[in-house]
Amino acid sequence: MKIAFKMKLMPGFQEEYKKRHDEIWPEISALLKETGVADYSIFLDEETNTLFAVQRQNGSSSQDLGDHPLVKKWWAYMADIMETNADNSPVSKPLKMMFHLE
Ligand code: RM4
Repeated sequence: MKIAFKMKLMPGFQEEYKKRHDEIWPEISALLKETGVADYSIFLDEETNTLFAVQRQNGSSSQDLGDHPLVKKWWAYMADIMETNADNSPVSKPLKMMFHLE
């Protein structure tokens, strides 16, 4: 199934966020793929600094991997430029699908 959620980028970090994801750790990409996450895109709404993420998954989403040491490390690395919870996980808000055209 396809899911979407939003996160929040700190103002002024657009380039840094893009750079870190252009250079995403191969182990993170591999882990996401092993988990069944695919076709994962993150878009930025420049007016509000809202990050809009959409992905296909079969069971667990990228945001369910917070117990994995690698994801903990990635989230700690990203925490200085994103709105985060106390455990460094990005504040992620699920979005409701309202339309889909196959
Ligand atoms: C994002 C955020 C998400 C993660 C992606 C790869 O910045 O940390 O949780 O799934 O990166």
